Amino acid sequence: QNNISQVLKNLNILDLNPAYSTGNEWGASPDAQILNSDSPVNGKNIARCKMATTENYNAIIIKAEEAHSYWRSIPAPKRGEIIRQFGDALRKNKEDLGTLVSYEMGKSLQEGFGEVQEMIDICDFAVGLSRQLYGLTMHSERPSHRMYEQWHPLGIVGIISAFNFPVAVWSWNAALALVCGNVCLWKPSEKTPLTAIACQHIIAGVFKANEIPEGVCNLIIGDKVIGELMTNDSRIPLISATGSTRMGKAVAVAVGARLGKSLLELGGNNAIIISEHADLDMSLIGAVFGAVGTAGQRCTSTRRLIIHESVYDTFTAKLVKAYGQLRIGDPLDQHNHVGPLIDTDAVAAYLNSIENCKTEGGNFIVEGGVLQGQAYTSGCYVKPCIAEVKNDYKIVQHETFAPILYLIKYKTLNEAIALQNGVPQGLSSAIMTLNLREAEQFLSAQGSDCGIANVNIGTSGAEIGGAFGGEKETGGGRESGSDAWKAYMRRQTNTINYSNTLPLAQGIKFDL
Ligand code: UN1
Repeated sequence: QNNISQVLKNLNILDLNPAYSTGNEWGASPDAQILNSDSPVNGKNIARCKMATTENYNAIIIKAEEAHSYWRSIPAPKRGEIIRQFGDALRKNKEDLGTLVSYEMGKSLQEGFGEVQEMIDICDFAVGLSRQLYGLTMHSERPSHRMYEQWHPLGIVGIISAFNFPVAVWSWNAALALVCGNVCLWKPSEKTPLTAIACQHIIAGVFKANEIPEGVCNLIIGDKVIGELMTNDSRIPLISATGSTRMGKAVAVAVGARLGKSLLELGGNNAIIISEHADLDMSLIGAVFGAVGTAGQRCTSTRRLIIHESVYDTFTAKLVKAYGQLRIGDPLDQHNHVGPLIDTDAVAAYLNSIENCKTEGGNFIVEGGVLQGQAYTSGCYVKPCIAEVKNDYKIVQHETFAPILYLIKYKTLNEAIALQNGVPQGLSSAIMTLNLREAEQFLSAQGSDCGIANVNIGTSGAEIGGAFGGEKETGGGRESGSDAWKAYMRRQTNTINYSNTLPLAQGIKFDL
């Protein structure tokens, strides 16, 4: 607890924090509602925040619009230099911020540090990008004409993030959006406001040192009301939202109705195919980390194992043994593998899914349940469990954000691929095989229908260098690496005539 007080102090977290920030200025209304942040680790209140009002929101948008006129005129490599300094500031704060992520969200300390590392990595990536942001040049059909395209910033980018990666997903969006010349407005999850406030203090320190005006990077603490103001606001050309499919559909409808752009990262229902040609020991690590890491609360968590009948018994025996060795408890204690779920609502959803699975005929080979006792007073610690199921059970088609792993047996690879694809979601997928034909078929157009498809790696833990996201109900958005930056810019095609005449395209004659 002493350690946590020091961490909060180092990160400038107060007992009662303001509702919004435009950079170095923070504020709240006198009649602001209060949001509590309680730790799932021990149920204790960490700190409180004020919540923003509609008036606060409108004032931020006006600041942000002003700031955009300034920020878009700064050369991209200079914007990159600011992000380079932000990456350095994150390196200095990695230990504290990673610890707060672990304490406020409940993931293991290692994963908390890993999350901050993802932030540092995306900053490095964005710095490189800031000297690229390439457009193409193309040949004109007309003589003495030149055609090319360039990429311009959009304006205000709205970022709505989830509790499970409370800081990294914001940074993927913000680092790219900022080097692209946008300004940002971040609404973090109500379940993890403090890690967001900590990040805002870190980036604001960099802005202050560089005399960047207010309004470039904004934070707003609020609930659904603020989320709806953002999605309906045509002053925000792009909304990037991470969360449930239900939330994403509401965002898509609101943003679509005003013909805005949305970038959606929604639910997954990720499977690993364990082939008869798999290295079973390697598969075991991928499957167990994928299913129980972050207590099954990643959008890339492994929800289903599709196992070849010839290795089914051997592999399930290994799984059951591994689950028996899992240490569940305080995530800040590095001996533990699995921490708590985010809150007691999540525990209720976990229990409900187990019940539904049993009703549909699921056979639990590792039983679940809520842990009780001194070490588990928050009521958020649950046992990772495993059930043998059919892929078409309603509960198996649904993403439960908890450590429940479903096992399905298969005979042929075609059948396994059909099972893997036979869910509404399409985020991450994997095959464990040492057989080249199988691996290539899985990656081909006849193979996985997901945004991420891996061979001999589990479904979670993607690197930032690739584009991250998925198909179908996962929402279709791509964030982070590759050319995901294009989502944060508008493309402009330019044709320049340096001849003495004005020839029309398509050979049209128009003489005056
Ligand atoms: C998420 O769960 O919202 O690939 C993001 C992974 C992490 C990111 C997960 N790098 O598991």
